[in-house]
Amino acid sequence: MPPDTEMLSLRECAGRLSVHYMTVYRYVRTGILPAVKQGAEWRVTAADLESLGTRPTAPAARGEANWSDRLKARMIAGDERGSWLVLEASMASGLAPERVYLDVLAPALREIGDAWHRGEGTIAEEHRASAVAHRLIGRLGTRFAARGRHRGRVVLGAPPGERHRLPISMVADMLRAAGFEVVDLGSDVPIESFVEAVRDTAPVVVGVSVTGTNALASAAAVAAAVRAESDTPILFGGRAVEDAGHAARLGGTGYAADGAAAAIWITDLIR
Ligand code: B12
Repeated sequence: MPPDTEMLSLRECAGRLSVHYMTVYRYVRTGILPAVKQGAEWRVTAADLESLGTRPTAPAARGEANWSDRLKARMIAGDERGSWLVLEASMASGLAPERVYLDVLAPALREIGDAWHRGEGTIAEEHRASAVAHRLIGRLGTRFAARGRHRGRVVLGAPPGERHRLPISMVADMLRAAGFEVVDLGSDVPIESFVEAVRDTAPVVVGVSVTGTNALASAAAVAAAVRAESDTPILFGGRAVEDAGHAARLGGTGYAADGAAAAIWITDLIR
């Protein structure tokens, strides 16, 4: 059988990805990783496993639009309790916490921002929804903690001038779930603080999050300063970074489309 049509069991996939069996099982059940059932066992092609780290994580479990629309309405209303109930219901229906971030909370936030951009929402609504999002992440974040020894440290932050913090919190949680220790520097981080964190904590990777195009130049300056200090690989991500080529032009080592893809990229790197 040619190598890319080779059929793998979920345990074999977990071994190749260096993640827990249940993580692969969740990837399959939530549609991130295509799989077919042979008898009682799920099987994945080597090609599908291979492409897992390079494409944005897959669409949507059923009902995604529905959860995200319901959440958006509660967030715009500033209804934290109602927003949390929507998230709880989505998890009760089988969505894993990382899918809640990727398929429910992130799309709701993006839609709220895009509505504001089209002149259909107010700045106050966007700010109120962002405040609710912070609280939701605070509650949901506890479900991402991995047990046991960590697999390496990741310094994560946004460059000077970049005030979008929510994406960093979500990526941090997804990396924690994958077993990494995250040094979360937050948003609008001075360049020297990135350098200091690299010097003091010896991370396996530095992650730089860029949401607004206005912060691309300072992101490149962060990469240059980190490179001058150490050989630590630099992973770029965020809405303003287009792809791996763009990340390379900014001085990065790599690019990942979201937190789940970032965990896979780092896992491959340290293997
Ligand atoms: C919430 C929000 C805010 C909040 C931020 C709150 C906070 N503390 O984070 C507030 C209200 C403060 C805000 C301010 C502004 N915002 Co704003 N904001 C948004 C909004 C609605 C949602 C962003 C978000 O959290 N998305 C959810 C996250 C999870 O999705 P994501 O960013 O795509 O992240 C995923 C991936 O990109 C990736 N990823 C992200 N980071 C990283 C890092 C690494 C290492 C990796 C591997 C991957 C990765 O993983 C994430 C999922 O796993 C967007 C709308 C939108 N369409 O995105 C506008 C948006 C980003 N904002 C925008 C603008 C213009 C602004 C302001 C300039 C507005 C103003 N005039 O003041 C300021 C800028 C502040 C600054 N200097 O940075 C524009 C940016 C346009 C552009 N081309 O630059 C957007 C797109 C709105 C729009 N449609 O115009 N904003």
